[in-house]
Amino acid sequence: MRIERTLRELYESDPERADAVAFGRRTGPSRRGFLGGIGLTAMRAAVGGPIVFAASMPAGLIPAALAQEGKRTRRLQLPGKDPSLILLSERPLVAETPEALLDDDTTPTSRFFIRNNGDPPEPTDQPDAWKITIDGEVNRPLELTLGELKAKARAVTRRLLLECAGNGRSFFVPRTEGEQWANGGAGCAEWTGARVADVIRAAGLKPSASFSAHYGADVDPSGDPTKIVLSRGVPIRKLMDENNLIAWQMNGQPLEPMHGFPVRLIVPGWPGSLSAKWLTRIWLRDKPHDGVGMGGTSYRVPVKPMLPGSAANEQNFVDLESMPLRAIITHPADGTRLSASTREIKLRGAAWAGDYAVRSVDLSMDFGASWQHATLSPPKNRYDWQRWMAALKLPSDGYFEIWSRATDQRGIMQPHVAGNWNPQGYGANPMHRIAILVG
Ligand SMILES: Nc1nc2c(c(=O)[nH]1)N[C@H]1C(S)=C(S)[C@@H](COP(=O)(O)O)O[C@H]1N2
Ligand SMILES: [Mo]
Repeated sequence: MRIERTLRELYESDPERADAVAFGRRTGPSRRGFLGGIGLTAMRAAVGGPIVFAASMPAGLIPAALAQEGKRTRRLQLPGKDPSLILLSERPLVAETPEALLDDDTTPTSRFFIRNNGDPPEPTDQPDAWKITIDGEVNRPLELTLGELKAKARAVTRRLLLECAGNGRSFFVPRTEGEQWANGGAGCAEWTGARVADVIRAAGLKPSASFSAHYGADVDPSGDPTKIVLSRGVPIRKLMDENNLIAWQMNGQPLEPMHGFPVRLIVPGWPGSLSAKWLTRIWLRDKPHDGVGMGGTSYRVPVKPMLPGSAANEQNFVDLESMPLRAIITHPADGTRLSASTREIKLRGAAWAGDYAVRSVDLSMDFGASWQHATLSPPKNRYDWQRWMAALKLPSDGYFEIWSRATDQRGIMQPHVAGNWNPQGYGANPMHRIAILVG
């Protein structure tokens, strides 16, 4: 116990020294030739067994078995929610889905992550009377009730991935502000609703409309009703994408209170913060939106790389649009122990790439020295995730790390570590790693 904590802490603060302790050497590009010292014994003890591919382990790498943050032990206790969801914040309520709970093709509502920035409104007992305003740069401003929308609009159902812009944030070094998500600030549910574009067309888009502004009915934890919790928007080309929905059902049921009951936006592929819950208004503007969560370094990433940990120059930031690509291993769970002599491991997972398609998912069990293609399923519809499967042959008992890495249709791959550090920690998408012990 003690040694795990010490090594993990050491890897977080000083990976080179942690290496030296674990592998019995000072620093250098490779561990080859340094194995077998007293340090390797410590490392073996810490990860639970011999590291089968230790020779190809990169210097300074925190072993996956030690990488899990000690603080991620609080669980969400909420009726209707899986008790294994990780509680990241109580108020506002934020809960992450452990990767292994994203093993269903369609994420059940009980396992879907929650990201609130304020306090949700009291659930209404008259959902069909809920009002949604479409105004601003339109020919005929609309005030629709949800009942009217359901009656008038052509409802569609799509499986769409929703992902928090901060997903992966905990992988940044140094640590950034914000909720410390691993890879589970994402979920893929079936959403039913009206196409945003159909509703906007009914209001008549003026040529002057260039940007949207989204509003919800949640309230600031201070209780001040004039304080807006979050109000973000997108350029019109994205707003009018046929995959955006004004949704009133999730997985065939009315929305749950925490997911925006009675109605929300779903803007897939871009930061989840655009998908306003408890939707009250879409305002069409003739210039970029300046609401809460726009500008500065909020939901924005540097176009010129910055020195990690340094002060930001906001001039160098642009809105994060398409989310980065990611492949996760959903089975087996990180830390799984298999019986001695197990020689094959079956893996499953999911991959997605914001506005893009995933071309391939590859797996490595030797710290990236060699890779094997997974079998990748096509998406059900655009902005669905893609499920993958693979089987790896294990050469012996011992400690393994399995890494998954996606490549998108443009040939872009996930990096080994979180890149393009930024003060609020957006866009971290290093490869997913799980620790497996055989025997
Ligand atoms: N009104 C409102 N909508 C919101 C939020 C919020 O705080 N208030 N959070 C946003 C963020 S940051 C994310 S990632 C998604 C999360 O949706 P979920 O809680 O249904 O998973 O909702 C978005 N919609
Ligand atoms: Mo988010």
